[in-house]
Amino acid sequence: MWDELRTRVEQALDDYLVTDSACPDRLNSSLRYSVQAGGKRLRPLLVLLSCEACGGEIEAAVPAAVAIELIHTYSLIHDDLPAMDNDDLRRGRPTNHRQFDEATAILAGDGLLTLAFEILARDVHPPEVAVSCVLDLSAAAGITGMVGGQMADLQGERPELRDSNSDESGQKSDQSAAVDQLESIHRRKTGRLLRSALTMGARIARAEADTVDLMDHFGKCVGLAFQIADDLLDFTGDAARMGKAVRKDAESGKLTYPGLLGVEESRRRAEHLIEEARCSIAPLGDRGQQLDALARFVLERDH
Ligand code: GRG
Repeated sequence: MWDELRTRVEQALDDYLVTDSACPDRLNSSLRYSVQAGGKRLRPLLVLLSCEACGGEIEAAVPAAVAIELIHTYSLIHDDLPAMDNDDLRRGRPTNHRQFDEATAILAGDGLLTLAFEILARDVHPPEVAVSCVLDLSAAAGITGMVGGQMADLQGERPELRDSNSDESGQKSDQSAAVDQLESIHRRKTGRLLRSALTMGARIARAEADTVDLMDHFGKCVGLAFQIADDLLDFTGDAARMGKAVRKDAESGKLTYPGLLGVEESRRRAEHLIEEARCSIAPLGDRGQQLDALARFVLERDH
């Protein structure tokens, strides 16, 4: 399913990563290496399907679909670095810093982050929609979104990084407080970017504010369900199929949904969130069908 849209995304990613003599070959190879490693392209698909569900033209949303995948890829490159998660394998291949070196991997991430906003500012039309997408994606990726969530996640794992004036990032003893803490991390670390995929699609379709809000709610539910499913895959999944190490979270004592709530309750929560997401787009009628199917895919995926 969605093969045609995925092919369109791959082609656009390829077109945007043109070789320019001003960009050193090593940097160009490094960023291409990670972008073209073949992820699921979930975020670009959400941008395109949201735009279509809100009555817009898919083609108008392609630059935003590319931009969000570049941000996602940068976050994975940086997340894999020795100073962060220190991973050797991503999408079934050596991580960027393993294939190249740490300095190149940092710069490849920086380059992708910057290029994403260049693409949005230049290629989303009209300019006021481009500005609204730049604001949307920068807030989602930034210090109160993905970057802030990553910091809070690291603070949960490493006591030496915790804020002196707050216990917010400490590991909470009580189960419901720990679930709240986990949710607060994931809402920012992975959820905000997924929400932005949905809301940028709606903005490009020039949707009314209440439709943008509806997409935002759909994104919130799908984003959290995606994270629970990711924790479940880390707990029960197959490393070869996933293309990365599994059970790392559980073994490092990191807070996870199955670790806190058990596998059954985690699965039940994810199913409930997907139901809520599907109900929230019911007002779109048939136009929401593809998004509805994508929400179900989040639960069914095995990698
Ligand atoms: C370094 C600023 C900074 C942020 C990193 C998103 C993130 C923050 C780290 C990724 C860590 C991780 C494995 C989170 C779990 C959820 C997630 C984002 C999984 C990977 O996304 P997929 O499954 O990957 O969409 P593919 O490879 O299919 O694109």
